[in-house]
Amino acid sequence: MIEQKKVTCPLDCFDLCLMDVRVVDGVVTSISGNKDHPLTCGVLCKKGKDHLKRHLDPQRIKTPMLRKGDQWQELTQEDAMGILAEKMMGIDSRNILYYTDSGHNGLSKNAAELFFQRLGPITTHRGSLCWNAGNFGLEKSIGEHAGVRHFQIQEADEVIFWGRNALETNLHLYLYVKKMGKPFLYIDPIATKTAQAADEYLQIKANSDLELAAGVMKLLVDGGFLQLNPEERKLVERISMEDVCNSTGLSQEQLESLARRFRGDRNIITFIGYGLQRYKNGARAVEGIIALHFLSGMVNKPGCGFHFSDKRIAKSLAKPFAKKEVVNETFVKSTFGAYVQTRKDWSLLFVDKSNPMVQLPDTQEVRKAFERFPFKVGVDLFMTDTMKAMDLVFPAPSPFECADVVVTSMFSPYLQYTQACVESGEQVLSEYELFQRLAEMIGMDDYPQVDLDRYLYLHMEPVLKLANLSWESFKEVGWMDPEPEKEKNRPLEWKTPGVQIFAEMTPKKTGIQDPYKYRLITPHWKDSLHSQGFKDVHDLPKIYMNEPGFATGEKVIVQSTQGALTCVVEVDPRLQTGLVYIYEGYWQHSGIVNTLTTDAYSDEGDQAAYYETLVSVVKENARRS
Ligand SMILES: Nc1nc2c(c(=O)[nH]1)N[C@H]1C(S)=C(S)[C@@H](COP(=O)(O)OP(=O)(O)OC[C@H]3O[C@@H](n4cnc5c(=O)[nH]c(N)nc54)[C@H](O)[C@@H]3O)O[C@H]1N2
Ligand SMILES: Nc1nc2c(c(=O)[nH]1)N[C@H]1C(S)=C(S)[C@@H](COP(=O)(O)OP(=O)(O)OC[C@H]3O[C@@H](n4cnc5c(=O)[nH]c(N)nc54)[C@H](O)[C@@H]3O)O[C@H]1N2
Ligand code: SF4
Ligand SMILES: [Mo]
Repeated sequence: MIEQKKVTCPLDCFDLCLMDVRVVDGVVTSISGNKDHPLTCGVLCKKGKDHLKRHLDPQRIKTPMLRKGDQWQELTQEDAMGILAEKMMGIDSRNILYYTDSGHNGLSKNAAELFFQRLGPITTHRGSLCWNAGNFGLEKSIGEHAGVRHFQIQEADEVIFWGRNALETNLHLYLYVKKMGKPFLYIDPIATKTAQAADEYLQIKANSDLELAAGVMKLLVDGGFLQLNPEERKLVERISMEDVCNSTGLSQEQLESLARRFRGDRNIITFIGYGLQRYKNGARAVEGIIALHFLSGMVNKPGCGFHFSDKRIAKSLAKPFAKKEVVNETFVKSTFGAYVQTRKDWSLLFVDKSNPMVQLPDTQEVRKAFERFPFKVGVDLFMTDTMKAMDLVFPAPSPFECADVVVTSMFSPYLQYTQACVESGEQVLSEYELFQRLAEMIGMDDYPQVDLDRYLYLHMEPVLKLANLSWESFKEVGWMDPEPEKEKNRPLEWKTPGVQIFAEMTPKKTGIQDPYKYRLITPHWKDSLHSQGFKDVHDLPKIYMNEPGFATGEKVIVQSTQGALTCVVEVDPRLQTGLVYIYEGYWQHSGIVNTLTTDAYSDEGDQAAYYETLVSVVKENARRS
């Protein structure tokens, strides 16, 4: 029997691609992009195409497994759940730490959250490894998480990708800009593929975006394009263009070129990236860019505006089973390693949808922290470095094995569906079922015991009603645009009017001190969603640099105050000196890059400030001799 199904790519990506899945006699045989989707238009990136390989991968975890010394014992679901239930009975729930992230963007994957809301209070993280500084800046600026929608690009004259590496991380935004025939300018310290495709590229120094926005604003004031009150003028007069050029590394001409875009005679839309907020002052960088748009009137007009994130779609869903929040014990996510070691009372670590051993900063502390837990439980498709450190591991279903509603607040404004295509293995339970059974086992009587289809429907009910669409037709088509027209064009309100944010520029340290004289940026690799695409990569991590005396292929030791990592040099001739980069996501079998990164976090928003990391680089043979 041949069946044609629709599945949404569940990865933590901006785009939410809709895939066509061919199923022959209960086996997925091929996948391709769904051509009718208005944004993703039939194009899947390498990561999306890899879903089939991962689904069929013989290394997938197929049964629950219990650690026995250095061996793993296969268990039935029943036995594994029994062990977990026993571990959770009769303990203080605050001694359970729940760690999670966005390994799958489906609503059904919130099962653990529903469960711990009812079991709690527990201990869990606050803030984010991802976007929280920017979200803080956004919320402070406009009181909500909202931005322009992609279709407004049609009316723009030009697009700015301000640290948004669209070609490599947000492919369908890039393709949309190209399809609309709009030129774009790109701002990034690294000459990424987006930089190489850009009409104009500003190679800014790391962590100087607030200064850049300030400089542009000053040029607008000086040129008479922006009227300020006398007090504000005074503040702007104090900004020195020489300082701005020094801290951004850009010339006066380059600054003028950017300023020309904000004079008001062109429509500009700016997409702000997440790399530029992985610093202590990440929130203020985003706030400064937003301020520049409001001051210059580059908002609330067709073809004008900015985008960082947008939670309006997610918020339009019902929350039928949310309990009144219990007050959990929390810690800043990036400080997991240090925080865990301050307590001795731990009973249980529960990890799902994430790979903290690889993705959290300061790996050595994370490893030590793991050892503090007498029992550790994880759910994943593969034996990641995190799962290898667990005592009990449950298999997760692949994206083709479980129905879901998928939503993101990163970019795509659509609500999407995933049809279950094939059965999962006999001993593989979806998280949805796993937690229902577990709740039953421990006698948690307020846990939602409704079937999955009903659970998903109840979330969608208000938006379906509003759009006058039936649940069945949504499931059939696979996507819907839930946003009413008036919401799409609702003007954003500036809550912090004025130029005050530019008074908050922190003076930069002059000259990084020896021996850690290079700033390390660890961006996201085109072909992997974080660590997921690195499973079968066994090479040493590549360190990209452009420093005299270092040649491609040389082995080096990269060292920070956190730890050391052996890497191989790849000369990037377009890189500025003083800056090096290594893609995040390499597994232990290659070398985890977060061995080097600091667990510092942003002053506002509790965002991991990975890019505050400084390193030294020494040739391996130089160190030996
Ligand atoms: N292929 C791929 N796509 C992904 C992901 C992935 O892992 N792989 N991850 C997804 C997720 S979870 C996220 S959060 C997004 C991230 O999406 P992006 O924000 O596009 O990606 P990043 O790699 O985090 O950072 C983007 C760029 O910021 C630059 N940058 C660093 N410091 C500065 C600075 O001070 N100023 C400026 N202007 N730029 C700076 C980096 O050099 C980098 O090229 O991507 C999503 N998409
Ligand atoms: N150095 C450095 N580190 C970074 C970043 C950086 O820029 N630099 N970026 C940070 C950012 S932006 C983010 S968002 C985080 C991401 O951090 P993580 O979300 O921890 O990263 P992933 O490697 O994507 O891990 C997701 C895991 O979920 C699993 N998974 C997939 N589907 C399912 C499912 O259905 N159920 C379950 N239970 N598991 C599933 C995958 O197999 C994978 O192991 O990393 C952060 N780490
Ligand atoms: S990772 Fe992003 S671009 Fe790639 S297939 Fe999935 S949603 Fe599409
Ligand atoms: Mo992220």
